[in-house]
Amino acid sequence: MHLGHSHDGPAAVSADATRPDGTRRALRIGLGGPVGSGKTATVAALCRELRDRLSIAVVTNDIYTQEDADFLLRQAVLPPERIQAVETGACPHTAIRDDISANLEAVEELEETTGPLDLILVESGGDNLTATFSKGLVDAQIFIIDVAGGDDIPRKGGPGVTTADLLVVNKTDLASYVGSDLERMALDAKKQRGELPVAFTSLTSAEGVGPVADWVRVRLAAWTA
Ligand SMILES: Nc1nc2c(ncn2[C@@H]2O[C@H](COP(=O)(O)OP(=O)(O)OP(=O)(O)O)[C@@H](O)[C@H]2O)c(=O)[nH]1
Ligand SMILES: [Mg+2]
Repeated sequence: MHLGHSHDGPAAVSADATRPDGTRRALRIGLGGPVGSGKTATVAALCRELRDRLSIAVVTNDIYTQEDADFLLRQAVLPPERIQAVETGACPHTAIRDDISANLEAVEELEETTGPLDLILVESGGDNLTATFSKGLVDAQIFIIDVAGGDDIPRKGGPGVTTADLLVVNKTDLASYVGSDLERMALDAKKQRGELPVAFTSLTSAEGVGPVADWVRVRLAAWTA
């Protein structure tokens, strides 16, 4: 059961940051973005990179299935009890922004059964450029787009691109095949986001999810400081 958190929209204040015993609860990071941009692949890579030093759990959101959770289970990125699926049954943004009760219940159950945790990653189902997480559900959000979706995506804006705490442009290894101009994407993203950070990743390269993992480590250090 969740414990009386706000279920309001994006303007709501962050969920209570301490556990009943007064210690800092796990940092909750949401990962959103269009269908197929690499959200689950990023979650899997983050788990592999961070699991030795951090206690991690994951919540996935799919509309009709538990496909993403099943993928993470098959890949054994975490012990099975640390991966929970939420079947939204509706547009993904509904479950992460408008009625966050099922997701809150999932994160709180993970804390209760596998905690104390350092980090909970919440993957949204793939949606359009308008989907963002309620601040009552996550403390920070990553918006993941990919170069194959078109190099005009950063220019098109939308709250994910303009306001996410980190914008990830994934699949840079495909840029030359689909004619995407990475420099232009970087310039457009800078124009939309000002000082907010942007990471370019290719999960098939040696560097992989490194820039995102570095950003998570910095957020976590600030969270626990
Ligand atoms: N070439 C390449 N493929 C990638 C990269 N990242 C992810 N993929 C592939 O892209 C496909 C979609 O990745 P997912 O992680 O399932 O994407 P998703 O955003 O979770 O998709 P939904 O949850 O359905 O919205 C998979 O086949 C991945 O292997 C990358 O950096 N480069
Ligand atoms: Mg996914």
